[in-house]
Amino acid sequence: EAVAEAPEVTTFRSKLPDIDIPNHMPLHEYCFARAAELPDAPCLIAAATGRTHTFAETHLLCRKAATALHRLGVGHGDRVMVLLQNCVEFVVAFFGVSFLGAVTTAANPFCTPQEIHKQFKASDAKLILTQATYIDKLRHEAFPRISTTAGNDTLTVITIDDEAHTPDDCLPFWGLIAHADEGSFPEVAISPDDPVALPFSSGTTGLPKGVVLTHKSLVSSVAQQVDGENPNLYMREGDVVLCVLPLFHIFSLNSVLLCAVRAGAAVTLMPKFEMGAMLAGIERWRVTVAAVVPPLVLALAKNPMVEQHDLSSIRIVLSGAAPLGKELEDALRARLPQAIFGQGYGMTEAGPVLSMCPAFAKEPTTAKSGSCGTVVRNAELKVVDPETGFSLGRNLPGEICIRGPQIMKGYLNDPEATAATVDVEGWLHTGDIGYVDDEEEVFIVDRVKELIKFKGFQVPPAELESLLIAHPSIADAAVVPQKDDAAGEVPVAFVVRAGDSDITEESIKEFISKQVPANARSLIVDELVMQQYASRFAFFRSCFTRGYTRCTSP
Ligand code: 4UV
Repeated sequence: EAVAEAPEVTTFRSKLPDIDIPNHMPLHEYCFARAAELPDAPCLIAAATGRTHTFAETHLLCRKAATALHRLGVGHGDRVMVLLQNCVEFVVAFFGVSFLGAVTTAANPFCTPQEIHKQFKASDAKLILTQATYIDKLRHEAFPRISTTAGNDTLTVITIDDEAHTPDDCLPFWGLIAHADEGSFPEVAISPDDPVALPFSSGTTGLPKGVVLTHKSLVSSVAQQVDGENPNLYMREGDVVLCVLPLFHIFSLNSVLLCAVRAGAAVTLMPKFEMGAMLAGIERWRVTVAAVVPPLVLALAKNPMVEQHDLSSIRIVLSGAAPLGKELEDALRARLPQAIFGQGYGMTEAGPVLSMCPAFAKEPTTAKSGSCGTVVRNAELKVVDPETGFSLGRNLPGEICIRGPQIMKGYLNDPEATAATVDVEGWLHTGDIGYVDDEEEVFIVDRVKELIKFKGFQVPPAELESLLIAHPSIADAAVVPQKDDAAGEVPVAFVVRAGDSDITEESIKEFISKQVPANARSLIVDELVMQQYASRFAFFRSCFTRGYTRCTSP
């Protein structure tokens, strides 16, 4: 009897040789391994105030934070929520939590109270570190009562403001640090498989889920970028890395913060993207490495303010988190001719980096325009036919899969979603369609998952759909991406009116805008479709994922 032969699997590897990755170490120990060598080198620069912390000071602050958090009862395995824009306190808390073997779950402070609460609840966070400006969000009825005395039905909140501006029911971060010595937390045994970061991502389908990233995942991912004799993303002592992308997103946390600290480079922390402040900061701090997203590439390439600033210190511009048009890439190259421009391709669940521009290496090789670089070392990448699952050879587009020590351990408390994303052989299925060319370069051409990238931020369609169908006048809804010059993609909703409702596009938009972060999402209710098309939402979706911006009646 004929037995079907298992088809051969084509795997793609880095052109760079594998390296030894010390992923038995806890993340903080790995990142600060060079702190003793570089005690006086700048580590964190608060761009707004100019306040600089050396490696020695930063390391000390992190250990004091560990002591302070330990006193508040944070221990091995506990989750701490950080609700902050980029700032020194974010970094100090992140590493302090790591020292304790605890886990940071960072959230976008511009999210609504309901969204923040969902993440708080799902992660079962023990306390929240935030700022007085966001405290009203935590006073929402969904949260337990805030109190400085810990209890089962109260919430402990630490705020980073000075003591005069600390709300009465909150604890002052700097006050806690001042009263903490650096050695008074227990030496905890941290296993490489212990979680250290818990970002939330909707992955390929559904609502946001906690992505369990362990010490081993993040050490591996950082090493794949900046370690070895010929690092793929060459950062070194003396480099100044721009940290304007939010640290609550994995791109900035990993490829900016963790990579820079590991490499002995300084991180310039900017609380948010504001063109004038960013350009002034780049000039003042002589930024050498800039991590950006496509809307920022657009600003750098086209905004006339750029002409008024000296950006000649920049030697690397790394774009990621969303597709970048070739025209924009060329425009940026023309504007910053001295800099090497390239892309990294990441996904929260992938630890996050799958591929990185080889022109960023210490011994660089060229990359083509539009490419997302080559697969990181110590990992395998394959491209599979989304229909059959069979692996495809070079130059053939299919779903990109990645395997290696850097990928997530799984989704928090969701074995089903985990199994749907990481298969039994350890391959993580990205939901991205791409191919690998003759020079090993990865090109992303499409996306088969339910995900909208608005300025690089995730907008899960399922989340907007559930908000829409909660409206009594809406019977059903489908949300799909539409290409947009400024934001990359914007969500478009197709809505079925309930019964004889005559709800309008305007009132739907207003209803939604109250429930989503104003700065991060926009919604176009493109047209209201009739009840009889409800069964055809899959069709609308497929139209959009194939790049049509308007579909005719099915
Ligand atoms: O889960 P997520 O929000 O994660 C990210 C992470 C991005 C990066 C990029 C470079 C880095 O060095 C790094 O550390 C992290 O965006 O969204 C994942 C999805 O975003 C799309 C793709 O659909 C992913 O599955 N995406 C990310 N990077 C690119 C991209 C890219 N360069 N080109 C096209 N799409």
